[in-house]
Amino acid sequence: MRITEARVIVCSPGRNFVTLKIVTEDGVSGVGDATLNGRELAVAAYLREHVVPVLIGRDARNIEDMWQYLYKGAYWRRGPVTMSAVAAVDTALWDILGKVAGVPVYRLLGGRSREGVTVYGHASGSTSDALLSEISHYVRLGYRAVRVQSGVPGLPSVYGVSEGRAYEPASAAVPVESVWDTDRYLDHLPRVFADVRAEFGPGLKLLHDVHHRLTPIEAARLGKSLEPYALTWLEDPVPAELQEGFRLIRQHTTTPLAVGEVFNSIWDCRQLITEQLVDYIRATVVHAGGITHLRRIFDLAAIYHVRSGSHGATDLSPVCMAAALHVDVAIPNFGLQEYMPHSAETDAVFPHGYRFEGGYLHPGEVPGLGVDIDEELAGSYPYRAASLPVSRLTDGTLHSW
Ligand code: EZ4
Ligand code: CO
Repeated sequence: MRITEARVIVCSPGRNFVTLKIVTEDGVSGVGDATLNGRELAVAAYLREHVVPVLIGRDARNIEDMWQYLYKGAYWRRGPVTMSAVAAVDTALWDILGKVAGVPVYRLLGGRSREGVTVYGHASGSTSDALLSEISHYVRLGYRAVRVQSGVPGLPSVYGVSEGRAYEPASAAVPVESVWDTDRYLDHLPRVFADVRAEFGPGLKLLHDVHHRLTPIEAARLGKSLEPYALTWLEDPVPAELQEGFRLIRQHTTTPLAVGEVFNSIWDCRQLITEQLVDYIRATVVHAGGITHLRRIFDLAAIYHVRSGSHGATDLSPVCMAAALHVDVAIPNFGLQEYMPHSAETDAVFPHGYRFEGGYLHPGEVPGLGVDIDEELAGSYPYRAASLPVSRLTDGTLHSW
């Protein structure tokens, strides 16, 4: 089953997406997400210049060999651009294999380990009232888990807080600059969670994303101060290049830790997993080398009591979401799946079979991934340059965003 064609499709139905479509000699096609927020064209060029030419003529059924060829064969391994490109090929090949076999991809991954994929929604508010009412909205929709992000008094804007609009941090072509103050944040956040727990009681799972803003000892203090509110996880408490930094956080708090949305390979999380320094690993299909490599990460995690918690923001396309759901429903150590619904424009460009029902997402029973791209419609939404913001401390020092 030779590959005869591969198309790289860049479109912007509300936000930018890069999609790879692979076609075989018998006319079966598969799709893979290659979107890297704010760096879309770098991945599109990597695919067009260095990957598509070597795909033509290869057997689409040898998924593992293709992965090794694109990873080891490139010499320059890893990194978000390379691994998003590898992921797109891998995802498209799983889609093709499922279609050829006539089964949804989760069957090829070992079948169903659960009835549905528990998801968490994003609630935010610049005031306590706004926040509580957004959380109520998710509870009414049946969500069992909610990520809680709050404005901080004295800061004009805070990541993750969208004021009623759909949250989309990549905006201007040149990055917007925001101001950050760790002291104000550390002082304010425990009050927010005190209000939320008092209002919703112990049943609702609560999560919070620190977005790489703290040092290990600051994160340890935050984790301790949030213990009374029993969070399900504290996400990205510190930048994770220094994996041993998590030891310090671990020594001080029982608040569970989640990390990994910017990870690209099993090596990025190896120490965090094998030393049991985190509780949830948030790597994704698109940014961590596709279904093949993500499964490898989650299998390593399983033997160290670490569960999955895949990133699922709107910059990961419906193709990535579909692929994630097949993995989520199949693996033994699934934890939670992030879910931010896409815009109506995006959903129309990417027709899909997955569906939300009572707090769960279901991958559906369509052979393959159950998602496609409407290329004609995609063509009516041309690429628009958009960058993620940068962050500075009040004295002007550049900080992690
Ligand atoms: O900032 O997806 O957990 N979710 C997040 C996201 C990320 C964006 C980056 O592209 O942290 O909102
Ligand atoms: Co995050």
